[in-house]
Amino acid sequence: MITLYTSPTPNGWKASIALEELGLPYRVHAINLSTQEQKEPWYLAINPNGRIPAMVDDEPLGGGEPLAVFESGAMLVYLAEKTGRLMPLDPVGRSRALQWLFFQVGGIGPMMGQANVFYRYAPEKIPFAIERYQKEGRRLLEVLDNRLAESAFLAGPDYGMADIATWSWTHTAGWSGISVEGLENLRRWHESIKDRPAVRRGKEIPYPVELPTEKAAEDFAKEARKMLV
Ligand SMILES: N[C@@H](CCC(=O)N[C@@H](CS)C(=O)NCC(=O)O)C(=O)O
Repeated sequence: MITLYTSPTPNGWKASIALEELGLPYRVHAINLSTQEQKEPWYLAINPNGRIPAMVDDEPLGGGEPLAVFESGAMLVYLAEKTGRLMPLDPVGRSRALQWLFFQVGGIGPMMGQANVFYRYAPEKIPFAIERYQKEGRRLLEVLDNRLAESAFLAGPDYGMADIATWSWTHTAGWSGISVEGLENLRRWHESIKDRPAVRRGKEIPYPVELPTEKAAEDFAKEARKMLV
């Protein structure tokens, strides 16, 4: 059995959507980010970075003691290796999948995350920072759009971990204030993923949240601001 420690955020959805797609049995432990549960010693023993998601696999690949896995990208690779699914097995296909997965982990996630921080959560609005991260976020989405002009999915013809990782973030582009206007390949890809049953289920883990309307945004941001210590 796998225990997933998570919250309803893009990095959290990456893990829950992957587990749902693979049909692996797992239990969910919801982490309360606004009370800083992710910084409590018991959780730091699982994820030394004090962030979500993380998981513990009681029956790790290769046997042995329960294994704690942190960093959402590493979790997706671990799950793909455990099951032999959602990532090509041939070296060229695997390399392509890892390139796009790392592109999400090192680019899309951090840049859009910072766009959220400066556009939505920062108590002081700093135009330079807002513009810097929104512009970089848009540039990265254009890179995805170009890739998706030549390929059905990010790693190639088949849906896989790189798509799961990236979709969880493109889903919240509006919240980051980043326009997807004119990115028709990205839109086609996004739409083709959003109604997958496993995606719908994974996005409801640990509980369903709706992205707030602009009117409710300030209340939502006030709550989210508690994460910024
Ligand atoms: N590189 C990490 C980033 C994880 C991350 O930033 N998670 C956010 C939620 S999306 C979090 O836990 N924030 C709470 C905090 O910063 O304390 C990963 O991909 O797992």
